[in-house]
Amino acid sequence: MDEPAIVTVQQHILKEQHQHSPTASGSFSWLLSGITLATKMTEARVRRAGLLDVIGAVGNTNTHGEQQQKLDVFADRALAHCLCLRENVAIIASEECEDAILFDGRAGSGKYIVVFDPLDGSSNIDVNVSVGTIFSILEMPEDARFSEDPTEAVLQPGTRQLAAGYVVYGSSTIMVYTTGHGVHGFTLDPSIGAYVLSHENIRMPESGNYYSSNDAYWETFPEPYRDYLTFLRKGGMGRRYALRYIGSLVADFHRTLLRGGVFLYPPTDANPQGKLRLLYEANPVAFIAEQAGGVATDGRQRVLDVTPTDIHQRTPLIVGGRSELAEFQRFVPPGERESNASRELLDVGA
Ligand code: AHM
Ligand code: MG
Repeated sequence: MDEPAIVTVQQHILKEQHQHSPTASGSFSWLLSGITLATKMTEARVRRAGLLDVIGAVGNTNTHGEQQQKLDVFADRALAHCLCLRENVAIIASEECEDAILFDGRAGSGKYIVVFDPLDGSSNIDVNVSVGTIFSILEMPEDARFSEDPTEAVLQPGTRQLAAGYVVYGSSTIMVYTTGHGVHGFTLDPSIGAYVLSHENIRMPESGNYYSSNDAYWETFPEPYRDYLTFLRKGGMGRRYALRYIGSLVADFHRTLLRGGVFLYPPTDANPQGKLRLLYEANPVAFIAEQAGGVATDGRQRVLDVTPTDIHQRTPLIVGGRSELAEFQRFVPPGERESNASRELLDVGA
């Protein structure tokens, strides 16, 4: 019997480029292949986590004061290595490293900036819970070509992302990405070592059955957030919600993308600015959510409109289906300046 036809992530990106930018040189797909290679290296380690000496902490803390896990370090190095080999990448910035890195001699020639969370949810590794890699690709700004300081170049709002994606190392390994033309998912086929198209043109359901937030922090959420969650719990949306919270953003977001509902990481006493990082986590997730028909806000404005001032800036994140987010904005109204844009985004009484 003939093998069924498959579409790999590489073929898919080339086809997309051909469709949407026929003059493109193929350099973007070369860059993306660096990311897929690094994630395959990480996935091989994750899959053998109990067998290799890769579980546990390395004994250092990262730039956020969190314990670095051995796999955090491995995943970070794998991405840095694979992206350094892509000569079109000028700058990388990682959640694990204090400063952005400008690759030698690339300020004038490199076209792209890649920012990433190499291993999201890494506190879950030791107990076999899903973890992932999140990435976002930006264009190298013209004026940064003459600067030796890469930080400024990285501080771009999420609307400027050329592409974003993530990989979940879960019950299977799946890569989801967007270049602004819909959201597509590719499952890693271990028998051929390739990401194969499995979820074409993903749409986030308008509404779902799950809400997702760390309930242990309930007392420290701002009151309007608690009121909103109480409203969901009491069936205010006309259905009974169930709680799902994995504690790995990639996994919680992936479920929200496919099944709908809402994920919230509000401001808390411990993290008044929110815990998640704008550049490495919230922006890529927000870009994917919007491309799939969902909505992402920081409680005041559209996540993608925030201009970062620090590469490790944290943000609250509320992301999910249009119905849940429209209701959220009733409880937590956006800032005055933002309300028109939000209404437009949500299509509610604009
Ligand atoms: P990290 O593992 O990259 O440091 O990411 C932070 C993680 C997110 O994946 C997840 O959503 C969140 O922290 C969970 O935090 P908490 O344990 O406070 O609920
Ligand atoms: Mg993370």
